[in-house]
Amino acid sequence: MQIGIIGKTNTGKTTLFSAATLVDAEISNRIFTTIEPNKGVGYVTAPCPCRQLGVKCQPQNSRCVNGTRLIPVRLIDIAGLVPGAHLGRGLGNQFLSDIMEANALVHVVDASGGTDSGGNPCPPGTHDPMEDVLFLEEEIDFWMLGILKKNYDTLKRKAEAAHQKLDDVIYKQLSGLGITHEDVKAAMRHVDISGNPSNDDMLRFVSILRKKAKPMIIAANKVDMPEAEKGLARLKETEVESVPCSAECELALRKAEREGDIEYVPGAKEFKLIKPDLEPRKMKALEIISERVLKRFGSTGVQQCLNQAVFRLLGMRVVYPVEDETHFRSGKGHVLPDAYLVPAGTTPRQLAGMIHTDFAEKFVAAVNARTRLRVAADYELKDGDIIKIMLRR
Ligand SMILES: Nc1nc2c(ncn2[C@@H]2O[C@H](COP(=O)(O)OP(=O)(O)OP(=O)(O)O)[C@@H](O)[C@H]2O)c(=O)[nH]1
Ligand SMILES: [Mg+2]
Repeated sequence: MQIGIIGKTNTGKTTLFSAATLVDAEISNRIFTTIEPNKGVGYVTAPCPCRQLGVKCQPQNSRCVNGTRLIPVRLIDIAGLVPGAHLGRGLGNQFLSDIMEANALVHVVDASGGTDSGGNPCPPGTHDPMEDVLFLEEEIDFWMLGILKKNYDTLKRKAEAAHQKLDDVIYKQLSGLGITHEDVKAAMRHVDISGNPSNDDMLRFVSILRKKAKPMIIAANKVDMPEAEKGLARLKETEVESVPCSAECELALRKAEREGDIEYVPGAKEFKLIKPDLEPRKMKALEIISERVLKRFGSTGVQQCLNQAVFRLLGMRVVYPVEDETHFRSGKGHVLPDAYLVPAGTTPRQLAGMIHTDFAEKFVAAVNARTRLRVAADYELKDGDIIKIMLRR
C-alpha cells in the first residue's frame, strides 16, 4: 500500500514527507524543488494491544512506542503541479502517472495563503487555498480524461463488434492507473456513458472514478502562520476533509526526538524535554511549536493525515497474527510480533495468504486469541484482532 503526497509546487510536500519518514530530501522555497519523486517509509499509528493485555511486546515488522504501535506504510512525495500541468505547464504531466501508483492521496495545500497559483511565495493571506484544491482535482481529471479518450472510439467499436462489455473496454483503457474493475462499474452506475456521451459526461465520469479509486485528504499546511486562520475556514467549504497541519513543526519535533532533546510520539499533543541545558535557540523554537501549533490544534496534524488516509479513506484494520494464542507469541517466541494492515472484509484465510502465499491453501481454521474461540470461516477480521492461524502440515 502506498500513500501519495501531492499538491501545487512549494506547499510543503517534501517537508511533510521528510517529517513522516525522516528521509533527507531537498526542501526549499523555490518552485519545483522536487523533480524525481521521493520514496520512503512512514508509519500509521494504532493503540498496541500490549497495554490492554499487560504484556511486553516484541515487535518485528513494526515498532511500539509507549503503547502506540507504529505500522509501516510506503509514501511517495511527488513533484509539484501547477494549473495547466495536464497540458504540459510547469514540469508537465509525467508526474500525474506517479499519482496513480498511490492507493490514497494526501493533498498538501498552503493554508496560510502564502504561495500564489504558480507556486511562488506571495504575502501570506493573499492567495485563496480553495483555488488549489479545485485546480489539482481538475488537473487529475483532465489527465485521466485524455487517457480515456485516446483510442476510445476505436476500442468501443471493436468491443461492440465482439459483443464485449463497455466496462471491460474502459477498464482495459485505464489499466495502469491502479483502478479496479469494480471502480469502473460503480462510476458507470452514476454516469451513463454507453451512448454518445458529451465531453462533460466523460469528465463527470472520470471525476467519480478518481474519487473512488484515489480517495484524498487535505493537509491544510503551514498553520503555524497566523494567516492560516482564514485559509482553514475556506478549506472547510470543500467536500474533501482537511486536517490542520504544520509539516515544518513536525519535522522539527522528529529531529529533536532523534537527537535526544525531547521525548515525542508522532501524533501526540505534547512532547517532554529530556535534555538538560538545551540551547536557547532550540528552546525558543520548541516553545513556538508548542504555543502556535500543539496547544491550538492538538497536534501537528502530520500523523493524523496518514492515519486518516489509511484507516478512514482506505478502511484498513490492524491485525496481529500469532502462533501461540495463550501467550500471543510467534513461533520464534516474540510477543505480538507483527501488525498487518488489512482491508475491511478480510477473512483469516486471506490474512494467511498475506503472510505467506502457501498459507492460504494450507489454512484449516483460526482462533481469536482474545477469546480463545475458533472463528467462522467467513469471519471478517476486526481492528485490533489477535489471530492464531492453524495450518495443515
Ligand atoms: N511556515 C511553514 N512553512 C513550511 C511548512 N512546511 C513547509 N514549509 C516551507 O515551504 C517551502 C516549500 O517546502 P517544500 O517541502 O520544499 O515544498 P514542496 O511542496 O515539496 O515543493 P516542490 O518540491 O517545489 O513542489 C519551504 O520553504 C518550507 O520550509 C510549514 O508547516 N510551515
Ligand atoms: Mg518537494
